[in-house]
Amino acid sequence: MSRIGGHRVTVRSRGRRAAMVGVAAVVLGATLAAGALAASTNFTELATSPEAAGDGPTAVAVADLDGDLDRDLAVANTADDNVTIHRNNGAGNFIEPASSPELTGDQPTSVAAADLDGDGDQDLAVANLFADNVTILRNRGTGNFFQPASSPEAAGDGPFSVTAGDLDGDGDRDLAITNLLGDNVTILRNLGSANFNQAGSSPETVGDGPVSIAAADFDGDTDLDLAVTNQSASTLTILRNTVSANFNEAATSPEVAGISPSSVAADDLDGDGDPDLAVANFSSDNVSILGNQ
Ligand SMILES: [Ca+2]
Ligand SMILES: [Ca+2]
Ligand SMILES: [Ca+2]
Ligand SMILES: [Ca+2]
Repeated sequence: MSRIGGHRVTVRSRGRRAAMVGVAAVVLGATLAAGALAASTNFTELATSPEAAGDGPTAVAVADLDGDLDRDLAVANTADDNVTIHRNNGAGNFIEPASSPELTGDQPTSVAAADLDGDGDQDLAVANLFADNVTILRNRGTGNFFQPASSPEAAGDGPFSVTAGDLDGDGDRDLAITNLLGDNVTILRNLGSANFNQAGSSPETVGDGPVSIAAADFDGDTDLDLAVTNQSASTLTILRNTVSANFNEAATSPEVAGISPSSVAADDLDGDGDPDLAVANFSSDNVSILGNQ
């Protein structure tokens, strides 16, 4: 057994570091948005909470999955090798559709929601830790999903976290995946219909034990760059986007945060217009705030 994402999960014998990794998620955008709108900072559990998930839920993505304008949930169940879909009834109570759970690969640890096939609805990309690949789930528009023929897409050794963004600037959403055991990041360029090719310089080398990744334009040249927490090295690697989703490590990288940084979120924290970083440090029990200079 191990603890990933704060839950005890069964980790089948393979990972050297995989069994030791702990993740404390930082969800910055959601926190800031809630703070701006809420009348108070008191929370009450809603009527149907907790919602059922599968065995060993480790990651959750929030997006309108059924197209009715409210925000639904996709939960990666690490020990069950699937994703639970929760449709929102509009009041924060959730219903699992008959097609849920959706199958993934071995040991899904991360899920990202984005319109990967360009048809207007939110699809899912799921990093499978022990399968060394990423499952692509295309949305039929109502929160039911299917895998395209090209899924799963190959990643590196021990894919642990996935994020979606237009990394090559051609208008569709690409994927960046941290490979926990490979100490690198796989860059998958979208061919436009949720089929992917690895970028020319992929995989990009990072530090020891990359577990979390955030995309933002850190250097102000309009393309998306990447920040990666290397939990075993206790560093952050900053990758600058050069052209067509090929990356170079920034001159000042790696950056140092606390001990065993496990999660990173990017947003403008000091109000000067550029994205800064908030980093959850698993072993030093604190959060580092790194201002973008
Ligand atoms: Ca919805
Ligand atoms: Ca879609
Ligand atoms: Ca793209
Ligand atoms: Ca940039």
